[in-house]
Amino acid sequence: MENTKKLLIDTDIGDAPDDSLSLYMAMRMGFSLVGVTTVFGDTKKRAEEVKKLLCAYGRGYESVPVADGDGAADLIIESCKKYGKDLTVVAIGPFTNIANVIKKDPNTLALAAEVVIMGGAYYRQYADWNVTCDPESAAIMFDSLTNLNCIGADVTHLLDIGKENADIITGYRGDACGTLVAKELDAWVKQNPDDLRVLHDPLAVYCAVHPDICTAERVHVAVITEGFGRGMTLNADAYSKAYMNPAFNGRDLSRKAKVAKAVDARGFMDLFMELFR
Ligand SMILES: [Ca+2]
Repeated sequence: MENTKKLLIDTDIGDAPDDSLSLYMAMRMGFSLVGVTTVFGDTKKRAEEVKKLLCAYGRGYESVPVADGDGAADLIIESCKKYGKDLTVVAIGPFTNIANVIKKDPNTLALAAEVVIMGGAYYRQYADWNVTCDPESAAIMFDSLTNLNCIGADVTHLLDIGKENADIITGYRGDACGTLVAKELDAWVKQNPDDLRVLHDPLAVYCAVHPDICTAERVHVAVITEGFGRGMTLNADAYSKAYMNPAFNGRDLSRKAKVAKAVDARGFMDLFMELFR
């Protein structure tokens, strides 16, 4: 673990392969991991998946604390208090744990440098999975945090690895952890041959340490929790000026979220593929 920026990753590992890919990337790139928490559905099973990867990679990562269920919010709170501005929380699953932290202690996440999320879409109409799974929690997060950095579908959808790169990764047998991740991707590719956009979460984790890979701006974001738009994230500044929108009456308009607008897709993909060559 070489990097001084400390990361706590909140993950829904076990469904799409991008959570595993991002954990593996973080370890291979020597990112400093101080905790991993699991969210959504069977969080115990997800925690087992995390431990399997941490142990397979080793090199100190096997002792990173892992928490699921109610323990997840507690580990996030504890880490914010312990590491303060050295900590970046990276949420790459639905935002239930993040909202639970805010409900338990509304000021804790402000202690951390940033909360980087994979989720939302800010420049087109799209209901992203992580927001859609629990829009109420996403709304609590957007309505509470001032240090939110959002890597949305606008940029992650540009990261299609393509068949050639998929073949390189699925054939990788360089180390035990990479082999597990390669096999997981292989199973995914067999079931979803037409969806090779598997770098959503890796980009968010990478951005937590190297923000320059994306260009971003700060905008007012509201989460739509009702009706046809449920699960969508509204970039209120693109839609109209927030101060002109009556729905923003009474809201603290200084609270904006940083949202990624563009990504050096080629640059990121090259860096990522280096891990498997
Ligand atoms: Ca995920």
